[in-house]
Amino acid sequence: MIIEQAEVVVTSPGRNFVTLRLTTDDGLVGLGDATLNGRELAVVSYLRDHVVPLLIGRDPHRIEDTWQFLYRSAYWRRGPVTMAAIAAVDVALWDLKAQAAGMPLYQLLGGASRTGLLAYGHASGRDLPELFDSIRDHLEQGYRAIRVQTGVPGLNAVYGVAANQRADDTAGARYDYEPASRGAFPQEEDWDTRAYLRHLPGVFEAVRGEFGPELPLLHDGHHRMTPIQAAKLGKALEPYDLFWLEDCTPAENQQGLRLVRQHTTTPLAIGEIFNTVYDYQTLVTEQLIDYVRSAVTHTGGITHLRKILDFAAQYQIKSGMHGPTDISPVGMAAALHLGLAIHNFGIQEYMKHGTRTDEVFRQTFTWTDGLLHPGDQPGLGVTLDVDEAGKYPYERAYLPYNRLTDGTVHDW
Ligand code: CS2
Ligand code: MG
Repeated sequence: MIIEQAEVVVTSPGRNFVTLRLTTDDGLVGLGDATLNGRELAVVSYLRDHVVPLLIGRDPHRIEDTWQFLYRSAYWRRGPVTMAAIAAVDVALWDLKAQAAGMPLYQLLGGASRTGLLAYGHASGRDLPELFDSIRDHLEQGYRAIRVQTGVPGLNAVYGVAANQRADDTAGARYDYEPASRGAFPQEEDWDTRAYLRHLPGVFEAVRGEFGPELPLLHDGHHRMTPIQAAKLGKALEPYDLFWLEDCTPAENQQGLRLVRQHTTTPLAIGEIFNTVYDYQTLVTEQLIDYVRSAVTHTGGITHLRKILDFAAQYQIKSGMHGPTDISPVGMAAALHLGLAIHNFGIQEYMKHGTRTDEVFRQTFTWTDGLLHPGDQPGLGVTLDVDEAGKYPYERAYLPYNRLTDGTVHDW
């Protein structure tokens, strides 16, 4: 079997997606997600102009060799664009190999280690009544774990707080929360960490009061605090027994987490903007995090993320794979197959895609009683309807950015 065709399909059924589509000489089609929110076309060019010419004629079964070839022969290693491009190739090859073997990918990865994957959904509200409604809505949708994001008095727009509460892209509304906005320039949002630190503990006190002590609750600090502010928040949230506090401080400064760990036992999750195992070395070996947040799509694919999770397993650190709407159904399927097979699975993020997206990407995963399962079709279990995809051309979109009250640019 050889790779005969390699195409990069760009579509925008509500939001932009980039998919690598490999076709072999015996007609198998393998898919890989290469979507990098707000910088999609950079990965498209990396694939089309540099990687695709190297794939034609290759043996798709040689996944590790192809991974090493793409990583080392590029000379310029790591980084979000390179690792998203390599991830797309890697996942498409795993899809092909599992199809050729006639089994669902998780079987090829060692079989199921559980019956299904606990997943969390995004509840949010500008105020408590709206937040409570959103939590109830997610519980009705079957979620057994809930991420809580809230508005902050005095701030206009805050990360994670949906403008509308229902997933509906047919009417042009963009999911329950899609951070990237179409247009020529990123939207500016305002931020004030002290106001947020004053407000958040009270919100979790109210949520626990309303929904009780058992419901797993998660929160995303979205990279906005200094290490000492993150330590302070982690400590203030301890009475509310969070499942995790995510991205509490920008983790390029890995040792900054030492200060956070020193002051709080709130579990910490980090890694959605990481791209290789090297981003985790201090965090894992010094036990500074409890969950690896990397997505297959942004971390060099199944081949590399599995190595990161095997490394983390030695330290009892679990997976918490990134799964917002900018991870395509192909990237999501890859996460579910890997998540079902690994031992140190923790939880899976699950934001539902919209109707148009589900028409472009036909999926076979199941969502039952709060658990996800990738399904038992050979391969990933996702097919891409190229004609349907063709109906939605790329539309430039940017993630927002933050300015503090004095005008300083801040982490969004
Ligand atoms: C977030 C994402 O889901 C999350 O945990 O951090 O929504 C993130 O903002 C987007 O993926 C950015 O593209
Ligand atoms: Mg996050």
